[in-house]
Amino acid sequence: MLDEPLLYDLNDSPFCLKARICLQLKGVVFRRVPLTIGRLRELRRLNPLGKVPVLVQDGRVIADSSRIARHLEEQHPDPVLIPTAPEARAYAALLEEWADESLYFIVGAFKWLNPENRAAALANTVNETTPSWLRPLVGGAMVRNIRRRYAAWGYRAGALAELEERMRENLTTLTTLLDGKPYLLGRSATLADVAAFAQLAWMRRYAEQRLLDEAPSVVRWLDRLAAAPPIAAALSS
Ligand SMILES: N[C@@H](CCC(=O)N[C@@H](CS)C(=O)NCC(=O)O)C(=O)O
Repeated sequence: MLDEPLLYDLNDSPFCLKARICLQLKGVVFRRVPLTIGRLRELRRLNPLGKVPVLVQDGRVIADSSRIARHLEEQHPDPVLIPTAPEARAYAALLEEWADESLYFIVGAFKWLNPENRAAALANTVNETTPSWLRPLVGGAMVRNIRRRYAAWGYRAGALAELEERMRENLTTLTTLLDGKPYLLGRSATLADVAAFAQLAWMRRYAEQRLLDEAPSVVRWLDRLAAAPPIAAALSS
C-alpha cells in the first residue's frame, strides 16, 4: 500500500499555502505535519535548507513549492495548472517567479517590519511552532533575526512607505493583467494565479490588506479564487 503523502508546513507561510492549494486542486489526500521547533531536526534531514513546504510521498522527498507543483502536475495532469502551450507556460513560470520572489519579499517586510503587525506576526508564526513557555524567547529571537536579514538588504521600518508604493505598482500590474479575463492567463486558473494568490492572501492577514482597497478587480479575483472549494479547503487547513 502506498503511504499517505505528508506535507511539512506552516500555517502562516505563503509557500505552504501554495503547496496546499496545488494538492487540493489535484485532489490529493494528504496529511499536514505542522512545523514545530521539536521537528526542526527532522525537517533539516528532509530539506537541508530547513524550509517548508516539504512533501514526502511514496518515499520521495520534494522540497520547495515550485518543485511540489511540478511534481503534482506530472502525477496528476488533470486539472491542468501548468499550461502545456510553450508561450503560456513561459508566462505562467514568469508570474510564479515574480510572486514567489518580489511579492514575497514585500509582504514579508510588511509582516516583520511594520510595528502595527508585530503582535499578529508573532502569534501567527510562534503559536503554531513553539510551546507557550518558550514563545517569548523564540519570538524575540525570530523577530531580531528576520529584521537583521532585512537590514542587511537595506530595509528597515523606514522603507515601508517605499515598499507600499512597490506593492501598489504590483497591484496595478495585476489589474492590467486581469482586464477582460477572470484569471491571469485567461479562462482558467493556473499556477500563476495560485502563486500570486498565496502571497496576497498572506498580505490580507496584515495591516497592509488596506492596499487592496485601491485595486477592486484584484479583490474580485482573490475572492473568486478563495470561493473555489479546493482553495477554501487549503485556506482553512
Ligand atoms: N522557494 C521556497 C521558499 C520556502 C520558504 O522560504 N519557506 C519559509 C516559510 S514562508 C521558511 O521555511 N522559512 C524558514 C527559514 O528560512 O528558516 C518555496 O517555494 O518553497
